[in-house]
Amino acid sequence: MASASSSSSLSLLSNSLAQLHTRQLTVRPTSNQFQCRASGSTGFFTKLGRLIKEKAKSDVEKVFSGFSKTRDNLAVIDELLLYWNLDDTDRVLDELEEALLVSDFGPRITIKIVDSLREDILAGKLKSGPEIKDALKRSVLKLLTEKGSKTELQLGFRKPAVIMIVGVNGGGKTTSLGKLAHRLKKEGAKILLAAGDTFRAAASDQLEIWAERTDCEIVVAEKEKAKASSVLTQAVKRGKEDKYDIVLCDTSGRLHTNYSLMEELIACKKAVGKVVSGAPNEILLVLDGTTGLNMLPQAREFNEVVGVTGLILTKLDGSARGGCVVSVVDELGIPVKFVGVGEGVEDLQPFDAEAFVDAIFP
Ligand SMILES: Nc1nc2c(ncn2[C@@H]2O[C@H](COP(=O)(O)OP(=O)(O)O)[C@@H](O)[C@H]2O)c(=O)[nH]1
Ligand SMILES: [Mg+2]
Repeated sequence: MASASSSSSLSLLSNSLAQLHTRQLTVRPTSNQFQCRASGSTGFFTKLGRLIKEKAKSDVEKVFSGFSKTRDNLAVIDELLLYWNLDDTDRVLDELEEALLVSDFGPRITIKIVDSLREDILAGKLKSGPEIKDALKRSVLKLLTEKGSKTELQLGFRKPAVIMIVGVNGGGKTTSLGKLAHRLKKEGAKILLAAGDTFRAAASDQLEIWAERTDCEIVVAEKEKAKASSVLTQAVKRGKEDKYDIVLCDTSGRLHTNYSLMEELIACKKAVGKVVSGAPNEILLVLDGTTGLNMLPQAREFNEVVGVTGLILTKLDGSARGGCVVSVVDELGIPVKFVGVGEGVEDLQPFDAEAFVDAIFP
């Protein structure tokens, strides 16, 4: 395993942990307010994932101020429950059902949630409005955590770790990749970008702008119409030789129905695996939050073809309705790892299920 850049605080952390097998460690990198407790010989990447998750808890307001639309739609629930009494149950549950549907929870989940509330109310387990609301929040949280529990990046133990970003055109892949580079770099990782979108001429220019903005190195195709898989191979090789921690690979946007582009994606996946065994460690599918439940067939197709390890839901600052986050996790069993809440460099936030539930049901 290659060692990390000596200037990176996380690399130092990783090295010292190798010597501290049993002791507890508290780390406070100067540039951040987070605190990480880790024990034993946990690896560099496990720690990185954890640090990012810790951070998620403190960024709640920023992440979810974007969900004002969902909050508004769901605010009706508070009013309904305020005056709830047993005789009123059917009407209240009908209205609750509607509020969930309007917020893109999707019919299957909505029925599941409402039916279980009805059962508990009739069994006398829920006796007041606040109790019903708590049960509602618990069931949404359960849906999110049961099936999509691994929200931390899983980066293995070989360096460089490789993350591939995939998804349809315009969903926000390149932007999310840039924001992710910024976040990981801020936590001390040495990042290399790979311009694997060789399909559109302007795509690598766009990634080069992100490379400048985040002060990261980038590998781009040497000639026009280069194969995406060769660009990624070249990048991961360089990542290995120059001891990068993580290589972030952009790919070209494709419709999930486009066969040849899907083939290219498979080729990319194989190519990076030949350079570093176990790579890519993560294949993150970018889904445009504003497409609501339409994202489901797309996600299924990508997952079948390349095996998606995590989701990035973008544009949640716009007209997106938060319920789709729950549907997508429930339908696919793939965790949401990050959410995009704007176009700026800071606008990609780690996903935290508990914070999410508190944000949409304040
Ligand atoms: N408001 C908002 N816009 C976003 C977000 N993520 C991406 N975008 C915008 O969506 C457009 C397409 O993004 P891009 O990264 O080029 O998509 P790609 O084709 O999948 O690589 C750009 O104008 C981005 O600025 C987000 O979280 N919020
Ligand atoms: Mg792109």
